[in-house]
Amino acid sequence: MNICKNIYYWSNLNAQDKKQILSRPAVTNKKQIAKDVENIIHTVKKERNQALYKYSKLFDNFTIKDIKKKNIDIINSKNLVSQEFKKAVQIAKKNIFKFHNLQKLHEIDIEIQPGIRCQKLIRPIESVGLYIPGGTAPLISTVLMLAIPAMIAQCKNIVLCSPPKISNEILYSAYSCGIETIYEIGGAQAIAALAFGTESINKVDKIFGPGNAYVTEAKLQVSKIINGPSIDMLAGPSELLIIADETSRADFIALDMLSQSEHGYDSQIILVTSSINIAEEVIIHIKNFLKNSDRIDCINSSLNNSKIIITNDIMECIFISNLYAPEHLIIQTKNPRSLLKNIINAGSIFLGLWSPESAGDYASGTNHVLPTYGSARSISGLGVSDFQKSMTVQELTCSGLSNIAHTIEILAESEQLIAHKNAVSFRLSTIMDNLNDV
Ligand code: HSO
Ligand code: ZN
Repeated sequence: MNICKNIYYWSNLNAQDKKQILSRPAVTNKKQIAKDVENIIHTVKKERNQALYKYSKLFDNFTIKDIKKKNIDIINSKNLVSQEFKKAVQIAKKNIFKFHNLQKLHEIDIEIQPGIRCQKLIRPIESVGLYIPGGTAPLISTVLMLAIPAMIAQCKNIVLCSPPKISNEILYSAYSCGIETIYEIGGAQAIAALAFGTESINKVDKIFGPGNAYVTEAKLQVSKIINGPSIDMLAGPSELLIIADETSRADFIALDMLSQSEHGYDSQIILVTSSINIAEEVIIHIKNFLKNSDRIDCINSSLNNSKIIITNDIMECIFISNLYAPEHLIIQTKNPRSLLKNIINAGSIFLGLWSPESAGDYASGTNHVLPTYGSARSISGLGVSDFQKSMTVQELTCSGLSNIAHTIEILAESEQLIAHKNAVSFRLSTIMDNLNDV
């Protein structure tokens, strides 16, 4: 565990060092991944189900019998998970539903000026595909985070893809959110199948959910296809920035750092604190807790990517945090809520001693699909609006058009688009003719 080496005093660093310290671990092998994914997408488009059978055997060592999970297996999952698990899902679901149900986009209907009515109509995205990663930590909670907003938005076709073998916990979580279509297929091939459709899979309008580098690259590539699906966001390695002062609990911080670092080999944590004492205590606690940790290699690798930055004061911590734009931001200071007004860039914020990241990961009610890689500077975490879209409407009366006609004509003329101008002028002249006829 090399985090002790990665301690920096912000004011001692030059501009170059500061940039370097706040940089994310680079994706290795990017070119090769892009090439492999391109090939997979091309093959799935051409060979459809056959390609899915082939890749499932090749990558997951799994012989697919049915790409689509049988309804009976989905329903039966409720008998194959523990009572305790079911209860936990129900409680988490209730909180996530409650918070997300308030997020629906609202329609607008306004008379902009007499005779000109403008509307914004909201519609659900019709078909959405939810990708749930498998691997050593099958993200059961991600089923809830994707399915609940999709249900609230009232998307008509909601399908879920996850690599084999899909656990009963994932099946039950999907079932309890009302998802009836589950495909047992993962990786870039699943994304390609959702994008183009196969004999067994209907293509979707938008693809959601996190995944490994191949899944992420596949989402990127299919989102560039003309008339192809759109995507929620590109998920990079998970990241956490913690702001702490001398009132923080170093043991709590150490545990939050460990929970973040077990996500993947490339997870990143940055502790920014005005207190060198807290920094030193955190390191001692991490060393102690590490003795009883699972996933030790993963944690060690993530801790190696991680940094501790010592600042002169809390405002400097906030400055650094805004610069880094973390996916998760924990603020454990004397009066954390008072700092909210200064936070500009973060995916989700956890305030105070009693708000570990795990709460938001599973059950507080907020969504855990969040912007990584600094994209929190311009995009938000997942919400109901990501499953909705809007259409605008305008309706002008005869006098409404007359009132705005001159403005349109002048602007059209200034763009030298005379046919645009004529579409208005001609109508105006018919109005005049009618008036003269009276
Ligand atoms: N921290 C992850 C979500 C998660 N954690 C799921 C545990 N399970 C990204 O926000
Ligand atoms: Zn997590």
